[in-house]
Amino acid sequence: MTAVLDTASIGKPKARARKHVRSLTGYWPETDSTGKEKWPRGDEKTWKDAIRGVASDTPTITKSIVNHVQTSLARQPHNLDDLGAYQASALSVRDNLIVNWNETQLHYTRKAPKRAYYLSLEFLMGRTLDNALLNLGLKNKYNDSITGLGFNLEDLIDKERDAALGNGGLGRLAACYLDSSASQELPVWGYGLRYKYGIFQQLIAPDGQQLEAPDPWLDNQNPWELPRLDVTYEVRFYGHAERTENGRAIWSGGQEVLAVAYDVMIPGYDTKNTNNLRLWESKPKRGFDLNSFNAGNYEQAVESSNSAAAITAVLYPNDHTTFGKELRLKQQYFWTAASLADIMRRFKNMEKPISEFPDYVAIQLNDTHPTLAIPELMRVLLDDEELSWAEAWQITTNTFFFTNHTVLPKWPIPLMEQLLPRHMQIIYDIVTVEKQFPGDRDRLARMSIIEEGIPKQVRMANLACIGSRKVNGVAELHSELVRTTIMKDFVEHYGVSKFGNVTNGITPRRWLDQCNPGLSTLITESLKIPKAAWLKDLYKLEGLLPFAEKADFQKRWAAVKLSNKRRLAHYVETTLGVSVNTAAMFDVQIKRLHEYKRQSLNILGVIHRYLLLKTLTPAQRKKVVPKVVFFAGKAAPGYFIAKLIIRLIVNVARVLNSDPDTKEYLTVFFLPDYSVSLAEILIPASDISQHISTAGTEASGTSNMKFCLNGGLLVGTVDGANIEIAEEVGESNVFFFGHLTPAVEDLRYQHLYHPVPVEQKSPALAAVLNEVSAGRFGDGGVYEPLLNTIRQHDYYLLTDDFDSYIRALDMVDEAYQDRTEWIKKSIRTTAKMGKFSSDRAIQDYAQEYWNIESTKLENGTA
Ligand code: NBG
Repeated sequence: MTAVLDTASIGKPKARARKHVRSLTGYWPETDSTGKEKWPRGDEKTWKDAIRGVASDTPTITKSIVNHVQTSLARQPHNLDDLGAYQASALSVRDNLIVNWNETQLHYTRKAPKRAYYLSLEFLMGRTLDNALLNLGLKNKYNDSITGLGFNLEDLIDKERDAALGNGGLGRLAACYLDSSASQELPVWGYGLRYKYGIFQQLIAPDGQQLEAPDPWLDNQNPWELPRLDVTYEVRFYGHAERTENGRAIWSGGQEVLAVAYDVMIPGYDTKNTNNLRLWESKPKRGFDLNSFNAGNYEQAVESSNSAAAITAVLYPNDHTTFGKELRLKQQYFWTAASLADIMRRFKNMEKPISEFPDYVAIQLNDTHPTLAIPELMRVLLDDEELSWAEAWQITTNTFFFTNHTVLPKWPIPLMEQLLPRHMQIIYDIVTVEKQFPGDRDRLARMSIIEEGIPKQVRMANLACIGSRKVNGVAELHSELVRTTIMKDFVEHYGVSKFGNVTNGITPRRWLDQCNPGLSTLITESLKIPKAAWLKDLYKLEGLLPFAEKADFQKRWAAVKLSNKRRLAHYVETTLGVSVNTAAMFDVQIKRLHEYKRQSLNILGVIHRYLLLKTLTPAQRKKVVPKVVFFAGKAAPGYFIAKLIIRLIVNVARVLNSDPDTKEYLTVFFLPDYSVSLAEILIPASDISQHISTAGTEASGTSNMKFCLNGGLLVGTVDGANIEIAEEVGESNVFFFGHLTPAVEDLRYQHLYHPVPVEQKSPALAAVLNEVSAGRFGDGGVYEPLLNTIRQHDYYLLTDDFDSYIRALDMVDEAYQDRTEWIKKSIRTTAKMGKFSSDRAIQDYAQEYWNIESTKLENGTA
């Protein structure tokens, strides 16, 4: 990437480098001498008669849809297809959201409460139309209108492309948290990037290989965003930072790009409250470099504008990305700088002293990606606000909160020094000024933000920890591991109270009411309370416990499951062209492809089952529980082993699904292009789902919660949130197996220094590996690198856990044969999932971390 020198700025350093192009957002009406708000212009009544509210009756809704068909789309009844009808309906719903959004934002501005900001590089939103209709309580009305216009609402919902601005759990968690914040009327905004291309589209080649194509989610326009071309900030990269006095500096030169805001409305459930997700798009500061253009160099002139646009062009896949990529670091700084400038402007509109910043602003750092916000706030406070180091540090360390979701990425220092010279100075100053850690050299080295070596690295997790008021993990076990391993030295220094736990949660609106309407209706009818009552207080599901014993309820429960299985079967038939046995047990594993998640263990277990089936007589086979195994998930494009696992699954599926001896009893499907919308079809249909990471590696997991909420049982390791799920639903309702976390390190050591051949450790697994090598599922040579990871160091402990895994699956079969008992387990599981609502998680953050309160709009619900 070439730095474009802004010649105009040379020799003319600006103290306030970033300025907001002034707009009229964030203001409220003037008041007269009695304190009453003045009507700004024109005749108040004329205005008020014309201002619309939320369209909530069928004729008004129909009018609004038809109006969008005619005007926004310039179409007519005779040339309107499903896509057009979806767009018109979406625009009509969006109008309603904007009405609520405007009121909410004005309300926040007036009330001036403390606000929280959720900085996340990923927001995996999925589709919006269905969710918005349910949250507004207008789904039935829209259904009537759309039916009246000759369309089918469910077909229109299917036309929407997912907003897939995330990789997996971390991004979906951010989306669930926005839903819960809005639903609880909490003043929370999200800040992220508006990637032109979200997570890649996954295609599967005939030989089973994953292929990647760009995700064209913006091709048909996105009705759910509001471009705010008037809300822009300048963001600088490169250049030089000249120290002045009192720890300050002037950063100038280099490249400047523009951040442009796009607002996404986040409607709360059963309330008018509508929050905001602000996504930044990068743009060149000028159309192009005029100097180069005048000098006849058109290509160079365009290059600088391309390089600016490239910043938000694409979402990075998160595994095996070579960290140290300049563009990724640019994304992180671009986003944190624009977000902080915006937050600062909003704070300044309140005209409070800067020392009160942390009384009005809490910023949650979602993993280490936004850590640069810490030195950036320091830079603004030191260089622009001219505070002392002590004042600036006091404000900063009371503003930020840091959630750890995984192990720690680092940035090579030479790149940081070039791209962000001023921030590197501040980081060194934090190291020297704030490093009061006593203790030996080793400990100091471990705690330092700078890791010595060639090249030196910035440890973002250490910086995030030192610069934040509190740090949390995402499940009990994970938070304990954070305290006792990665952050051990910091716990000793700061005291344990800085290190908390907030167990992840999911929104029951999307993950039950929306994706499983049959179950939602059954629950509401049985509990005899309004749907909103249990959807807003999920502990109320406990009221289902007595129903577990009632034969009639069990029947209805089973009927819902069957219809969800049929829906999934229909999806498979239409996408893959094969039929699915809905009488079989549905066993599902869906998540990012990764060695630690051990989809490999699952597929090897499937092969084992297949080999066993082959040895049985037809009469014996009839006694076996028929099973359909579903996989879905994307592998990072550069993650070779993960891609090989996909290839193996696809080829195992090919062989098994066409074997006349066994296909009645065992089939396998790899469903391509996993997404939020696909999860919404798979989860309600599962009888059992797999969460089988090596103990101590899955921070939490959130799909485990989604399956259990929908009455699917869980087979899993003693890892992440599985443990807390078992605590809630009772160990008799989950199928646990495998070694425990404390044993893992020692087992890995044994693998390296005292290896035992697989044949001895697990003859069953050895037999499976040999079949793969021998070419039973296509050229065995292809899979050698994958098999070697197991036969050799076996870092993820497949050889240690395989036998107990198979035993656990046998127990699943046994339990499934007693259908009544199984249904009871399923009901009890759903009933005990109250803890895992994201409403609870957001309450934890709001009270224990951010210290913010609900600010309810007068005249309550939509
Ligand atoms: C993921 C963990 C999951 C966890 C989610 C949400 C990343 C980097 N981490 O176990 O792997 O459930 O975060 O906390 O995606």
